[in-house]
Amino acid sequence: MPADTSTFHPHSAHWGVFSAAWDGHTLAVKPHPGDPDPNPLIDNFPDALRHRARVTTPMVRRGWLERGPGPDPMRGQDAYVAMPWNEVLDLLAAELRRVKERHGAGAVFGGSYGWSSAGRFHHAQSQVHRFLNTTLGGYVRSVNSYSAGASGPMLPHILGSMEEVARRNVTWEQIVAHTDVVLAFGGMALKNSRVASGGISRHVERSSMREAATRGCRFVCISPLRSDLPDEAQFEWLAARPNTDTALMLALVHQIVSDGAHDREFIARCCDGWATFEDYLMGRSDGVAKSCAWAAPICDLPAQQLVDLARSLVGKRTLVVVSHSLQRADHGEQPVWMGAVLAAALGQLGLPGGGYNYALGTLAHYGKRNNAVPAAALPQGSNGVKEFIPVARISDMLLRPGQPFDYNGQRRTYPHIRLAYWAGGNPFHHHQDLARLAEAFRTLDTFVVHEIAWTATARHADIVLPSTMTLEREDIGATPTDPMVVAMHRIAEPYGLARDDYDIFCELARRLGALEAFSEDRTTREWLAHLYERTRAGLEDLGLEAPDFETFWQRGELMLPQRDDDGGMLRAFRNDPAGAPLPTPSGKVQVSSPAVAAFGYADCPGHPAWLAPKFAPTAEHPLWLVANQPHTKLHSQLDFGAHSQASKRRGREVCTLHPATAAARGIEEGDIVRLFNEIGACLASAHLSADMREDVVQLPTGAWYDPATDDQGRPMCVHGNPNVLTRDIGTSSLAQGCAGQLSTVQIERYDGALPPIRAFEPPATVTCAASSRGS
Ligand SMILES: Nc1nc2c(c(=O)[nH]1)N[C@H]1C(S)=C(S)[C@@H](COP(=O)(O)OP(=O)(O)OC[C@H]3O[C@@H](n4cnc5c(=O)[nH]c(N)nc54)[C@H](O)[C@@H]3O)O[C@H]1N2
Ligand SMILES: Nc1nc2c(c(=O)[nH]1)N[C@H]1C(S)=C(S)[C@@H](COP(=O)(O)OP(=O)(O)OC[C@H]3O[C@@H](n4cnc5c(=O)[nH]c(N)nc54)[C@H](O)[C@@H]3O)O[C@H]1N2
Ligand SMILES: [Mo]
Repeated sequence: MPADTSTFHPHSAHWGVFSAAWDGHTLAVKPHPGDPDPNPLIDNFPDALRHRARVTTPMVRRGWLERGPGPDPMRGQDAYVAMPWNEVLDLLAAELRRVKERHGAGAVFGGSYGWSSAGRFHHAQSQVHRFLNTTLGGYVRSVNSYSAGASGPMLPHILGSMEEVARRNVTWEQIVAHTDVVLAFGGMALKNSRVASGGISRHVERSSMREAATRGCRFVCISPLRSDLPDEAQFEWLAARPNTDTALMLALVHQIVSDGAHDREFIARCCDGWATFEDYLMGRSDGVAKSCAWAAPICDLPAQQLVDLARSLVGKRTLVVVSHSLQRADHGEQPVWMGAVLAAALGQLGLPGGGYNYALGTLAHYGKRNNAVPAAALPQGSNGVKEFIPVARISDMLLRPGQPFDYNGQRRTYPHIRLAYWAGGNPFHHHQDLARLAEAFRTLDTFVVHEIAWTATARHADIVLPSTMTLEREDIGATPTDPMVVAMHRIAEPYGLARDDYDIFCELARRLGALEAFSEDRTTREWLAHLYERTRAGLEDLGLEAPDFETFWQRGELMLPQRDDDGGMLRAFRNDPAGAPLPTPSGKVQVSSPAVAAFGYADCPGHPAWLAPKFAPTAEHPLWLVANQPHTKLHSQLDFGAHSQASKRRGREVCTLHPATAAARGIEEGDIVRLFNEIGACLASAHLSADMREDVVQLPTGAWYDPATDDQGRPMCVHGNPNVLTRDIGTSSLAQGCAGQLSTVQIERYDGALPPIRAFEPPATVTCAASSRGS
């Protein structure tokens, strides 16, 4: 504990650097004084620390205890038995040993996807991976992310790694100074760019957009929701139909090429495969010219508006931005590719403030300079198991062991998983078709979850271990795109019997005879000092002041020098295509790709193409569901906190729809509504807004799954989790990314009795310690 509990101590979260004071009853938080635009998400902390939703003691599911490991339809509906730490750790160590001996480490899924907390040592996903590597010899892993499931594998085929294209490219400073036009596909919503994995000390996006717009930079927001750009950008809004951005971009390029205004010199010098693409664009290969007249009815925009937009870009310093959301949808690879081709056709790639910056504005990592010295990160050890899945194929893997799947030119097989180990993520937040996900988890022998609170994921687990939340332990907050390293002081004692994930893993590793390999004989403090050393040494190498760990810890923060990457890989390539080739097969921009063509995927051909979405509105489900990121929290984290709760109405998440859409269904502001489609249903409170398309209803992610069954027997969430309505399909055979951003639904007023919200009530517990545990 800090010596003086009435004073503020530094801490950090993915949504900002702050300080906090705890007197044993009340937690006070205040943003870092240097942050010009603090994120109000820190207000979720005060109520959360001692909330009844916290897990306070180790718990074992009754059915697992009574019948032993094995598939069980009771997962998700069972009661729990509290168990002392020593007993539960003995049980779990024995079960890990059993699975390893009988089935091998390849039967353990440690994908454990999730954001957990900002501290780099206690980063739960890193901890669980290190634990499984050092104690079991490995685990089946997952590749890519829910954020960038399609662009992660796709961008290396086109330009280079996502890191290079998103993080070391155009900065906000360049936009303020140079950009004439920002074409923001999916917008650049401030709610999103106010978050960065590992923390953020200064939120500069709002002021950057204001300064650029004041200088005369024109922002164009292509999005179903007007709110995807802030007023400070003084923007034009093109409310294109969802999942049609590729058609829109094709039409812009078609117009530019038809006008002879494409940058032939740049294309010849820096691009590969233009001719194949141009044959498709002009309709020479398929008989369909991708003109503005062609795209207009697809995108639901006037053809003339597209023509005018295309012509207005020529000769301007134009920046094409494609948000993560566009590729979290069916055929999500295509807008990622086509955005690069649009910027190439304009000859803008690699210019200051111009070209293509995938994902700029979706997170605070992008548009920033990078640190000149490395930040702390926990080494994860080496994984002896080679099997993996694209991260969003979790249900498919569990439900179809031994079945083949396609991924990025490979034909692979789903492994047979017996035990899944999760720490720091919430699949009942992040995955699609939650009823199917629940089925998938029921196939396991054993499901282990470390959680700070009783999420739906914890409620589906067999063994639930209470972990401390970030405020209850020491850590280092850092990320390569923010200059501030934060000494995250412990603010409060652990709640109940909660332990740090690290301490839990040490105890298990000891039981498995691998404590030294896992812990390297270090206490948490020693690990922090050890991880900090890289940063200190980096400073020393640059001849800068390099405070030792104790000094850093006392000061509470440290500012790192940053590099000016000056446009990064794309600038270097533009300036010298032969000397600084791109890491693509041709060393150039792959406008079309023989490598991708050779995969032979109909759903991801060898050049960017318009492919109609597999699911589009029908008479039965006539509306697009936009299931985007929430304003009032990060994902599902601290949904029980005051800031998140204040945005709910009658305890439900709020969905937004157009007044005309509402009127046609007799829905008024504040009504409880039921959204449904063929896979599920959920309740929400209706908010009406004219600043959106009429064929769209927006329901953010993040409300904790609170399952019930509707009057037609379908799975329903009474709280408003949109993932009961999203389809569990991969973006394409190439990336197999998450496609959860969009779905199709119908919506109606809900006049039935309102079911209570139970998501934040701990599950039933029984005291019987079952002596009859199955063998
Ligand atoms: N429909 C739809 N679905 C989506 C998206 C979408 O746009 N639409 N977006 C997707 C995206 S981009 C993402 S990144 C994912 C996010 O999905 P997740 O990253 O899984 O979501 P979080 O809510 O951040 O989950 C983190 C969990 O870790 C727990 N936790 C916090 N600190 C600790 C700790 O110290 N130890 C342990 N053991 N646990 C801790 C939290 O309580 C929380 O339950 O969701 C995806 N899902
Ligand atoms: N407050 C807050 N900020 C966050 C997060 C959070 O949970 N809360 N999550 C963080 C994470 S992990 C990530 S990966 C990023 C995610 O960044 P994004 O995925 O870009 O964020 P979203 O809010 O899901 O989507 C942005 C907007 O895209 C629009 N959109 C949806 N479909 C289409 C389409 O087909 N075409 C076009 N043109 N627009 C479309 C929607 O109107 C939506 O508001 O956000 C990060 N920032
Ligand atoms: Mo994400």
